[in-house]
Amino acid sequence: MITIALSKGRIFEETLPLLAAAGITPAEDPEKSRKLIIGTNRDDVRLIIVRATDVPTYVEHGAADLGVAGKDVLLEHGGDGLYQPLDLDIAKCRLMVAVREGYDYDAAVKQGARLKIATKYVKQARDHFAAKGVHVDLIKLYGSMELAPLVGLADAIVDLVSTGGTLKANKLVAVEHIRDISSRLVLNQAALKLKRDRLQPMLDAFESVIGK
Ligand code: PRT
Ligand code: MG
Repeated sequence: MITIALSKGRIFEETLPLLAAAGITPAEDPEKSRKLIIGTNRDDVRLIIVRATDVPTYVEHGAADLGVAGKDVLLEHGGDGLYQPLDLDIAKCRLMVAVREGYDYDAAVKQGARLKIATKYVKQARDHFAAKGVHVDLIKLYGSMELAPLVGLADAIVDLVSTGGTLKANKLVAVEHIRDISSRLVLNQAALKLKRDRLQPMLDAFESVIGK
């Protein structure tokens, strides 16, 4: 059996064409089903539906042979023991610093003020501000980061932006681009050795679709 770990939503949706290229069709739609293990048209392939941040954990421990995870998630997780052969070029967005409209971020940085930063991406935020030589107090959040500057929890947030609609709706502006983000294929290293005969054709099929 080959087990593929995916999260619901954009990653599942954008992985479907890649699975199709490998001849894999899910038997059910995870948005409509409450099942966490979903069969496919192939007897030897199944999908497991997990939180986006949990994909690396399932693959690292071999509970899934492969999975799809955002670069944001992989950088926070550390990616230890994972083989990351392919950038799938899906679920694209940007990791950015954002502040309330009218907040003078550049002046605060120039003055050497200690900034309060709310984020789910503590590791990447710490590295970013350390590289700039800016002192920060990091406040870990699990979602709705956009709220933090509006209610005085933080001076700035580090969050993902795709259309920019969420920032705009909350009167925030992006002031710094940290990195471009896309999702990568991650594989369990032992699984790749033991199941290479079945995994390699899948990787080749995925690769043939990327960039088309
Ligand atoms: O949503 P949930 O809490 O269940 O989990 P999750 O947010 O970890 O998962 P999901 O499915 O939302 O995101 C999975 C992956 O998609 C992330 O790890 C990213 O690599 C990638 N991705 C791409 C995004 C976005 N674009 C994105 N826009 N992940 C989140 N967002 C959020 C962002 O955090 C912000 O709140 O969407 C909002 C901004 O979107 P715009 O379009 O208004 O700019
Ligand atoms: Mg989300």
